[in-house]
Amino acid sequence: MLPQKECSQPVGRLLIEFSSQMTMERVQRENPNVTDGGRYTPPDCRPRWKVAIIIPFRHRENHLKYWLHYLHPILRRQRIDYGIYIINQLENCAYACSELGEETFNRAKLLNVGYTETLKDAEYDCFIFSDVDLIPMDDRNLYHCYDQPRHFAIAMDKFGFRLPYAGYFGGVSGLSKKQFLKINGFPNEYWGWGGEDDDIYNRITLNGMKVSRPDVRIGRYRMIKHERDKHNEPNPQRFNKIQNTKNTMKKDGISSLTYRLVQVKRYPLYTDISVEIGKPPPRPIKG
Ligand SMILES: [Mn+2]
Repeated sequence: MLPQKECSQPVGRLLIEFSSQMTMERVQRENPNVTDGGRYTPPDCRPRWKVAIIIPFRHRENHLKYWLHYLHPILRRQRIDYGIYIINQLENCAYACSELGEETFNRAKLLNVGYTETLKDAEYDCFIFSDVDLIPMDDRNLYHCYDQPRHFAIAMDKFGFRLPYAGYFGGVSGLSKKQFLKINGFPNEYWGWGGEDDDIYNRITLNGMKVSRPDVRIGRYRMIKHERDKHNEPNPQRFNKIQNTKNTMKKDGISSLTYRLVQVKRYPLYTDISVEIGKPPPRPIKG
């Protein structure tokens, strides 16, 4: 018989800093109970959700160390049954790369890939989508799913610990399998920075759901400071596109997702899923 104990033991506010030197060896040493591929199941209770944590990724190895250092112990204390997956955007440079060797980043498409690929790994029923540079400052912000789509990162340091606008859904969010399928997943057509999170917010409200959020004192986050990435320029089309979610969401989403899986590699603290997701369609030349 499996034990039935309550699956949460938070400690509250945490000290988060990024000045101390971090190594993968140290994180590994400090998390001996995490099993291959970054999986963990609490030994002393039966969690309601099986959670895939999905991180869109490219060239952020240093941030990943801090993320793993902080999140593994938090998730363990929260008694979450989870797996950590980074979805790494690769390019096939034999035919498709720019001269600098890579194409525009596409966060939401990588998240769709994460949903699809993690379901091949285990029977997940809850998906949490997190940027690699966002660390929760309070472990009462529980990383599981809720009866409405969840926005976790509501009070980031870079926005003065407040929601930047009422419909903000960026940074860290979570949907059950049922909620994700109800909105046809995420858009695949947002290339470059911005807009995809607003499109997801629109999908949620247009499908009769509403976003659930933690208390503002608990949903606090630190973001690791960084320069803007190359090949992730602000997408100038994003303002037009988010006006059209109602028309685009049925055809653009998990139902239309295509990509090429390059490799799945299990490391001690996470699983790396590397994929080619293509590039933006050529823009019509104005004339
Ligand atoms: Mn960032």
